Amino acid sequence: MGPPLDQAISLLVAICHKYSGCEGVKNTRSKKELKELVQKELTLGEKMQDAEIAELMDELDQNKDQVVNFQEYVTFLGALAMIYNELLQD
Ligand SMILES: [Ca+2]
Repeated sequence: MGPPLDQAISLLVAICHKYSGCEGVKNTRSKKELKELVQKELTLGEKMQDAEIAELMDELDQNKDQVVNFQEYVTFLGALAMIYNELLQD
């Protein structure tokens, strides 16, 4: 336990690891794992269609190696933070 931001960042890292390593290379998430992460860990994800998740995966996979690595996951979190920031201002 620590200050809220410490806890939040630790949680973001822990959630990422929860969905990696089952398939493929350690510290990467396959399409299936990313789909699970989005659907189980985000309110937004429950409403997303398979095609939308596939599209998201393509966008996140910047180096096109078919897996989302930690750096790509962090980019995703940054984009999510910007979306939430806009939503919270409304
Ligand atoms: Ca990738």
